[in-house]
Parts: sequence; structure tokens; C-alpha cells
Amino acid sequence: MARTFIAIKPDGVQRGLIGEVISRLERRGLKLVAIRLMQVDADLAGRHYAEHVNRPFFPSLVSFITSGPIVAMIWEAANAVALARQTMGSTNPGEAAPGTIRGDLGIDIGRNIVHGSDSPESAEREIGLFFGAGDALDYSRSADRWITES
Ligand code: D4T
Repeated sequence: MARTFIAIKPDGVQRGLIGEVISRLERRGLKLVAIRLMQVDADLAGRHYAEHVNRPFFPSLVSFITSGPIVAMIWEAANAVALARQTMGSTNPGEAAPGTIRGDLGIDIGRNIVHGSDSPESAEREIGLFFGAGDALDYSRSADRWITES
């Protein structure tokens, strides 16, 4: 089954949106297989956002993501990356569609509540940065057959 890495950023934690974000992904049907409340340090932030190192917003991005606890998670579903990004909405909450996490809960690109992997390859890399081997649980839910046909 495909996996994606989702993080509730410091703004989501500080605003009391942990339950809201988890609830939306759960209600959609994705399965939570690992979760960790943690503080990101500058080293991990730099590795996670390595692709943005030369962008003008990089320093503020690192400062923001290290500013307080985040909730790191692994979610599972067929096509988990695309499903989660659709549920999250566009990167800029000001442009995100109503009904999405960012479209319903945010207004500013620098405070966009959640992170989600943008490809299966990114998901694998990011899961490796935030979790160790064996952290993700393999289990089935009795509701699974009511969420997917096969
Ligand atoms: P994340 O990585 O947070 O899920 O966001 P996206 O995958 O949707 O978007 P991204 O990688 O392009 O941006 C990473 C992160 O940087 C912030 N950001 C981005 C910002 O503060 N200013 C900007 O101009 C851009 C493009 C928001 C998300």
C-alpha cells in the first residue's frame, strides 16, 4: 500500500488544529500508520527543505518550521500522495479551494498548516528523515472494506 508523509506545522499545532487535520484525513479514508510529536532542529529542517535552499523564503521557512512542535505522520492509501495533497489544497491557503484543509483554515502561504509529500519518491525520502525502520505499523481496520471495494 502506498504511503505519504504529512506534517502538521507549528502553526497548526499552536492553533489547536491537530485533531481537525487528523480528522479530515481519517474521514477521507486514509489510514494513520505512524505519528510523532516532535521539535524539528535546523539540521533536519535544512535536509527536509533542501530543494528550497536557494529560494528567498528559505530562511523564514526554516525559522518557522523550527519554531515549535510539529506532528509528523505517515498515512497509507492507494495513491496516498495525491489523495492527501488534494485534501490539503494548494500550497497558498489564499488560493486553496474551499473544502480543503488550507482553503478552510488558512490565508497565508507562510502559515499553511500542513506539509505533504509531493511524489512517492519524496514520501520515501521524507519518511526516512522523520521516522526509523519499524515505526510504521502494519494493521487492518474493520472499516477498510467499507472504504475501498478491493
Ligand atoms: P509543503 O512542502 O509545505 O507541503 O508545501 P508544498 O509542497 O505545497 O509547497 P512547496 O514545496 O513549493 O513550498 C514549501 C513551503 O515553503 C513555503 N513557501 C513556499 C513560502 O513560504 N513562500 C513561497 O513563496 C513558497 C513557494 C510554503 C511551503
